[in-house]
Amino acid sequence: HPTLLQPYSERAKTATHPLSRYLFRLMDLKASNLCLSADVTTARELLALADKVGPSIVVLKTHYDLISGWDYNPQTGTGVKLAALARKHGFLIFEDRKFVDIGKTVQMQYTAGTARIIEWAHITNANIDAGKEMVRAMAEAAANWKARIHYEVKTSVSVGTPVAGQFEDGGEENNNATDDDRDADGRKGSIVSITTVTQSFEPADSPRLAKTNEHGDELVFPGIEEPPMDRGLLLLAQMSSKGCLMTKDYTQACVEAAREHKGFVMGYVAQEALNSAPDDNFIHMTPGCKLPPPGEEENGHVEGDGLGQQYNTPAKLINILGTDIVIVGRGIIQAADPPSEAERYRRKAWKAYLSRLG
Ligand code: 5BU
Repeated sequence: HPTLLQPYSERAKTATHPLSRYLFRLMDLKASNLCLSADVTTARELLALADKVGPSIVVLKTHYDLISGWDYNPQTGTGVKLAALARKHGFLIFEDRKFVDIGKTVQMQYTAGTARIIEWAHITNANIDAGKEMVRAMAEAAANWKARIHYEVKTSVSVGTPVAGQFEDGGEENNNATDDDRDADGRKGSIVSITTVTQSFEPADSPRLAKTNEHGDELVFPGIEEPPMDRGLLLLAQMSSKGCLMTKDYTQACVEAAREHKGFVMGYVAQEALNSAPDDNFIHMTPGCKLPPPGEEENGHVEGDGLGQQYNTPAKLINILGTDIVIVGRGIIQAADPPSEAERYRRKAWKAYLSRLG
């Protein structure tokens, strides 16, 4: 498929989802196709790890429900702190929630409840065993969220995480909101002044680049501004575990659902590339990735974890199986020095991508 031989910078131009376009550009800019699976046990460790490994990664994957001490406060909690680190380092947050239920229930689980995942996770994923209607339900929830965020940005009515952001039109301050604007619940808002952030991906040596963003966060990659105010879904098309019951038909149903919801589905969590129609440009993220210890053959066999997890090397996943982003958890977290191990994974995975391009 053409996307296998296309640089990420090219795919950034044709991807249909705004977050995919952003992510492909981020990958190109940071020379990284690495996602860290931040499966640590406490919120404190999670934030420290995200800050240390941030420069090497383009996606940080979470399982919020295995983190103790997760602070649910919508203004100051763990999600908000992660979002600030994501802005600082330039990565997207992916909550590996694997939603699976009827449409109405997943809408509620996605947007409300304790964790309010939609507020802080740019990306989440779904198992479509329950049928692809639930993808439409999640897309609808995301569209409503976006409309609400835009309303909140326009006015000072704040019902959730205060997210300063940009307007789709890239406009300046919003002058259309009036003191009489009310939200869906009849609450009255007043105008606040919002300056929008223009996404810029300038060369790192550009003199115009700011060192901080409008939140005062230090920008490690100053060319990166905030991601678009969108939410994206990955379909769980294939899993890495031994004896996985997902059939070819199931995987094919994921491909169909992705094509039907291009504005919301960014791509897949899969073990191989699934783009097949001429204009498919979905992104593939792949867990079950580990390198043999330094010094050993990088195409060598890597043992599973004894609990069903199976591993492939970045070279095999990216160069041979054609996926785009490798997801690494214990390979990095359990290393003596996670930041330098993350760099080793980043270099190997990027090298595999470059050799795929030929
Ligand atoms: P590991 O430590 O690199 O094995 O962690 C893998 C992570 O990816 C872990 O959070 C899993 O829940 C997650 N995962 C996976 O291993 N395999 C899959 O097919 C999917 C997710 Br989907």
